[in-house]
Amino acid sequence: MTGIAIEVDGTSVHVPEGASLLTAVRAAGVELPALCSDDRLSPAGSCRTCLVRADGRIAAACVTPSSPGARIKTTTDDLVRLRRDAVKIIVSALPPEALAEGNPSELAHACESLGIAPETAQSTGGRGRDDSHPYIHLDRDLCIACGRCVRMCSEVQGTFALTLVGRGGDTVVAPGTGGPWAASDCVACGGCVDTCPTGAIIQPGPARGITSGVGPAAARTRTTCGYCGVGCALDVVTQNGEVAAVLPARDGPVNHGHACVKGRFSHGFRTSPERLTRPLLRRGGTLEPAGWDEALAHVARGLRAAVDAGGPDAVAAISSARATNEDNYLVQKFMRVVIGTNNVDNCSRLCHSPSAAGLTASFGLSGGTDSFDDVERADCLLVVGANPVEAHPVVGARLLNRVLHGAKLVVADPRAVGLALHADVHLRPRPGTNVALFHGLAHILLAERLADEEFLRARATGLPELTQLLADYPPDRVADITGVPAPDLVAAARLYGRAERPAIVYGLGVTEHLHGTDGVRSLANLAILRGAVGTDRGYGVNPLRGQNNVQGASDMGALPDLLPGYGKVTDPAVRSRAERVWGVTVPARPGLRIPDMFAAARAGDLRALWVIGEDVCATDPDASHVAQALDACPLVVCNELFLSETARHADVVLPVASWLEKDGTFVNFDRRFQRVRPAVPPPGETRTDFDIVRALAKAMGVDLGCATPADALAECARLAPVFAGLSHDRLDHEGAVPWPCPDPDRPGEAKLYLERFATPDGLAHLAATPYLPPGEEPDDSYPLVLVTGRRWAHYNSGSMTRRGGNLALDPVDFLDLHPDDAARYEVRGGEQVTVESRHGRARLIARVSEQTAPGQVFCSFHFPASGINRLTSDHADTVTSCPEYKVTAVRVAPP
Ligand SMILES: Nc1nc2c(c(=O)[nH]1)N[C@H]1C(S)=C(S)[C@@H](COP(=O)(O)OP(=O)(O)OC[C@H]3O[C@@H](n4cnc5c(=O)[nH]c(N)nc54)[C@H](O)[C@@H]3O)O[C@H]1N2
Ligand SMILES: Nc1nc2c(c(=O)[nH]1)N[C@H]1C(S)=C(S)[C@@H](COP(=O)(O)OP(=O)(O)OC[C@H]3O[C@@H](n4cnc5c(=O)[nH]c(N)nc54)[C@H](O)[C@@H]3O)O[C@H]1N2
Ligand SMILES: [Mo]
Repeated sequence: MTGIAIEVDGTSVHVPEGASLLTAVRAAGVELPALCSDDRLSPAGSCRTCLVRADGRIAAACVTPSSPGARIKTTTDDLVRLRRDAVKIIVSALPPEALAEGNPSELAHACESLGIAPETAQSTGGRGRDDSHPYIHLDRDLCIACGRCVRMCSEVQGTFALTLVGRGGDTVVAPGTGGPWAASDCVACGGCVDTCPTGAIIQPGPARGITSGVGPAAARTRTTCGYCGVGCALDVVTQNGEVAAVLPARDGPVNHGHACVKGRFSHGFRTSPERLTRPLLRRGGTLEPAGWDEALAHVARGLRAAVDAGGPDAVAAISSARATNEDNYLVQKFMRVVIGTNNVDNCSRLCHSPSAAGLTASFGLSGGTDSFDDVERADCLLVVGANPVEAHPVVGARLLNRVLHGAKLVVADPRAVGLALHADVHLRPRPGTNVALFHGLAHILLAERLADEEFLRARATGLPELTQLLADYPPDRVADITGVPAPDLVAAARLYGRAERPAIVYGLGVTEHLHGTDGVRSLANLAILRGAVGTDRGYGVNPLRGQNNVQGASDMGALPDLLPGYGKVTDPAVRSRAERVWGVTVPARPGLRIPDMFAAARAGDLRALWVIGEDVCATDPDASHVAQALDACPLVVCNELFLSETARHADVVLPVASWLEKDGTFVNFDRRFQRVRPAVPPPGETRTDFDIVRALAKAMGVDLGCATPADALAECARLAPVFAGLSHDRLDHEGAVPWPCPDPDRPGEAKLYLERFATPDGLAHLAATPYLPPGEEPDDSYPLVLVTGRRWAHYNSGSMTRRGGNLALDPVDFLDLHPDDAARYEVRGGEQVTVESRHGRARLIARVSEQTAPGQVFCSFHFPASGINRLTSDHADTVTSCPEYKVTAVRVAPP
């Protein structure tokens, strides 16, 4: 037994060194009120309700450390009296609602167990409420100033939005900015709601009073969040077949009881009146409701006609990174088995396809190299072109926490993003100059002998070529290209170079460029030079994958050149393995990538396109040309929750179940398979993507097999060696399992390459790719560089987050511009501006801020009506066709 032994009321328990007496008491199964304590937070010791006797002396258990051999008493009469008095004093300052019948708060529970009568709460209150926020309401009269919410906001979420104001008995929680909650820095993670012991801070509506800790008995379904790639485990609480609350799971392997505004609160879309509940069929130019049989028969006929006219390659599908692995597995199987084409792709193309290509070339596998639990142990974090505070908030909070506890932080981002405010060094490269930036850092690592020579000798290749190239990237030249001052480069390289266990985390600021794959590879160079990948001397190179299941959609082979598990379609051995399982010949020619599908449609070669859960008309670049492609294609089928921009251009729209309504698995950003379970039934006549694919195959006379999602994953496991050890059954027992997972009896590999890299020669490959300029450069007509990206309150096309309370948190797409540019172009904050590029125009509301550098502007793309992707160009990564979303030359003009 490790830890220390303690006696609680005569029972011996073991607790870790440094644990509080409260931990020991709870380990002994003794219930003790502890109103200012939450085991996720630092102790306050202010409420005096957890009093115990330790070796004879009265002490507050939450702030007293356990000492070996201590004897704790909790039940003597005097202790019970003291505790009761402490709680009574607190309660007597509260109004009767505090103990009203049916109130499930921690305080009410404590009163019940201490025998404190409800009548004790007799105050008349009068401090008022703050109901300004859509998801979080405050009743000041119920606040006991325990400070749990304040500590949750600073210590777990890292937002520091709350504070205690007032004196003595009048102390109460308030937003730090003063003013209403809705206008504060709160990002609605819900942590304060979860920890509040009295019900002063609640989520309004049916969820009132339901928290992770206590609450009325209701059905709970454990599932995985369907928004971003973090993979938060959530408990969906349902009442009468409706979602009442979504709570972060304390034992969630990535989120540890935390969540963000999207996973926790943004489920109003489900019951939106705009939700599609019946199939729609275009008749005489308009989309009209139709029955499923009719709609599916129409699609089957259309697909057959397309194949008859142009062969199997006249049909293509865009599969959904929002959908499950099983959905994606079945979509690619449908295309390869029923149609006979490899024309299937997913939105990884728009996002991290350069990561897939770059990481595979450098290390061998298409995923991040380390688990996030390890990344969190790094003593130096290099966060590049990623804004996790907004785009992956739970990861952002964990990273920030690590930095507040002493890890060094280098942020490379042109904008002053949330983490940059806490960085030791903030590098602000000109958008599109990453490759030069990374070579500059590598140059310094070599020049200052900070490279791991033994690792380079034994486990890497390509050093001579890289060394030669790096001679051209001394700090001064790199400063000229990137705009980053040379001393900052040196400081950053030294922090990364001298750390004991550094980690790299990166995002779309690396990939969505003309040379995105080169960016990934030159970033990977840094980890290889340091020997910080595949060793215990660092935590590798880790992309913050975007969509909930973008890793999985690609893992399942929804890609034009790869089968499930990343075998190449051009490899006869790989094909024959699939052919054995599927019983048909698999086409050998790689299929079309998403942008090529549109080009083929415009050229008249693509005759049917099935778009599953991607709003290509809103989120693909150069959107005017996308719409033209859809209009030119004789059959466009769209699986959707809503009448998206894309659905409006479709001939058939099939209404689908959302992540809260279906069964399957997702793979998160650090390669963990996790279960997705239906918490509520799909509304109306909606069906799951899974059922739709099977039904369509049937309508075309083919039985796809895979009767259930579990069967589909089992079949995929037979076909792809890296997933051979995975099954729904195993995930139901183990929670999360990372791939590679070749064996059902062995754990998956969270950290990769400890023995060898998965490249053909077993070595890590350094890449000597020169810096090349971005596809778009500003000039006199288009003098500003537009960067596009994300805001915390909305998700991608916004189809789900614009339908519900988030709209009140962030009502439009804003254009951020620096005060100097605002003055130069006579733009005022809050007013409408027109943004024009060489490709199109958009209308936005200006926001003047120093978050963006002079000469650069930034906007999100969450409101299709503002037309952001009419601005972006068709320039794309030269290796993978990932769009150059991060660099567009624009000008601003009054509306
Ligand atoms: N709230 C919210 N969360 C989301 C999403 C959402 O829409 N909303 N979408 C999800 C998806 S699909 C994805 S892929 C992820 C994306 O998550 P991120 O990759 O974090 O998202 P972005 O905001 O697109 O881009 C990240 C940063 O790249 C920076 N950048 C731009 N150009 C350059 C450059 O040349 N060099 C460097 N070093 N940095 C640059 C931008 O300033 C921006 O801050 O988020 C996921 N999570
Ligand atoms: N300017 C600019 N544009 C960008 C980016 C950028 O940084 N800048 N980022 C790009 C990136 S990284 C990405 S990933 C894309 C994302 O672009 P999209 O994939 O188009 O965006 P989403 O809004 O996530 O989802 C697409 C649709 O899927 C539907 N949906 C949700 N769940 C399901 C489901 O289970 N089944 C089905 N069939 N449909 C479902 C939603 O209603 C939504 O309409 O945007 C890209 N576009
Ligand atoms: Mo993405």
